[in-house]
Amino acid sequence: MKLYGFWRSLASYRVRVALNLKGLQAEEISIDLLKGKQTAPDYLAVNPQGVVPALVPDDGGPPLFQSIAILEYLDEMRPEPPLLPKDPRGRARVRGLSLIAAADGHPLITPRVRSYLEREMKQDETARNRWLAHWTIRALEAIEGHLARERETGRFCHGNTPTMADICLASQVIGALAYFNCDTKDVPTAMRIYNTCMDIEAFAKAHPLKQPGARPH
Ligand SMILES: N[C@@H](CCC(=O)N[C@@H](CS)C(=O)NCC(=O)O)C(=O)O
Repeated sequence: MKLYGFWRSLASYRVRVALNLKGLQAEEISIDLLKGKQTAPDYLAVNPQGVVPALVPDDGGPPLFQSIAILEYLDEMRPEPPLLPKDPRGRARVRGLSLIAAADGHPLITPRVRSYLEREMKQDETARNRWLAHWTIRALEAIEGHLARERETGRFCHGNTPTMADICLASQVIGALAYFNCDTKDVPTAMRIYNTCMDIEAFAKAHPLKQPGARPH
């Protein structure tokens, strides 16, 4: 398989962790988002949305897109270890937690939104940084609201084994800690689970700052 990704990308991180958990290999092809390579014609031929990740399985078909859809594909093709619980209610909860990060929080901090804020809305760096930190922590607080009070929460977001929700939570916390300097004191359950995830090699070795070409800032 081939994974089109970028070291800094939180959505690529999600796919990297899932591949690691499943024991699957993919050759990662870097699309440099800092140089705008996601909108180059050769990449738009891979993913017309101009975003990473895109996963090209070995089946000769077109690339798969959207990290959550890719995670579910990997889970269906390689069911062990499962990324979703067996019961419909549990699956709904894990998908819901995942989507708070991947569908509500993360889109607001992507390069295309940041550059629109800068170029079209004329927001300076301080204002843009406030925006990034604000929406990142708001998503984590929303997840915390569930994790802290629901009895399904265990060592991980849902029970005692990692699921898709933990992958999405970890991506959101990485944004908070590594990129946007968020104060995470009000999301203790999320942080406890994040730290548990990071003790697992599949999560730790996928970290953006451990990828080739990563530049801490
Ligand atoms: N919802 C998509 C998000 C994809 C996305 O926005 N990826 C970012 C990197 S994490 C990207 O490629 N952004 C390019 C841009 O905003 O120009 C997913 O989960 O796959």
